[in-house]
Amino acid sequence: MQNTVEAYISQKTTAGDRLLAVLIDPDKADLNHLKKLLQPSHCAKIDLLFVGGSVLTSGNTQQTVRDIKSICDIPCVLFPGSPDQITPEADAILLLSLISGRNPELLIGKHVESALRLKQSQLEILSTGYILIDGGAPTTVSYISGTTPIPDNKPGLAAMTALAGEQLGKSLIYMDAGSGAKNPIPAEMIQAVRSQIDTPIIVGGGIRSAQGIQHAWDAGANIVVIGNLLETQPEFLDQL
Ligand code: 1GP
Repeated sequence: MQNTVEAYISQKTTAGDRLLAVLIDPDKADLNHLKKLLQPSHCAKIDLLFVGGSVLTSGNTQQTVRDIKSICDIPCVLFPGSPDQITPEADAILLLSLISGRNPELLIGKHVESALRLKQSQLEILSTGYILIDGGAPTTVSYISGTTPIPDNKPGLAAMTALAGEQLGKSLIYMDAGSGAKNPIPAEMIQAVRSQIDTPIIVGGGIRSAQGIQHAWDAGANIVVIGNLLETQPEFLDQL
């Protein structure tokens, strides 16, 4: 197992490049949608694909990864809401610890359950400190995880949480307002986290414009994630 996705992120961030990740929810990604979303002109703008969701109803992560792989060769990284979303056909997995929450299942319980399966899968593991930030309204992820997001006017709390994640050895910090969040994470909060850690920062949730992406990058995000918007408007990528 080679750490190719981690090396790719590290190389890009060290060079000062800003990355764009697209989140694909297997519940909403049939092959036709994926072909539209991942047409060559769009792929040229996407650095990483995240695949997963807080809860899946009809979607099948394995099939979604296969469909993606049949269309393009952008690194495919699992972003699993639960261990049943693990499939060895992806390139890597964000092994998330929900460090803004105090739910032991999402800090260690699920990791123990899936440890052997993960080892056998040979997936590249990206140890990720996952921080939920209040995005102005309850989100599926806060409800399903049973955790309270950090208030968006408490940048210091977010920074302390991210720093603790870095000290615990996380190789990525993901600040998320949750998919479809009403408000994206404020720039001041991203800046506060950036000022405390060197670890690459992923920012997502509620970003719906090119300007929103730019603001997050300018505030210190290394990777910005767009999901919801592209489910209905894949052509948004043409504007970037
Ligand atoms: C959610 O950060 C991602 O976990 C993306 O959010 O779907 O709101 O773009 P959106």
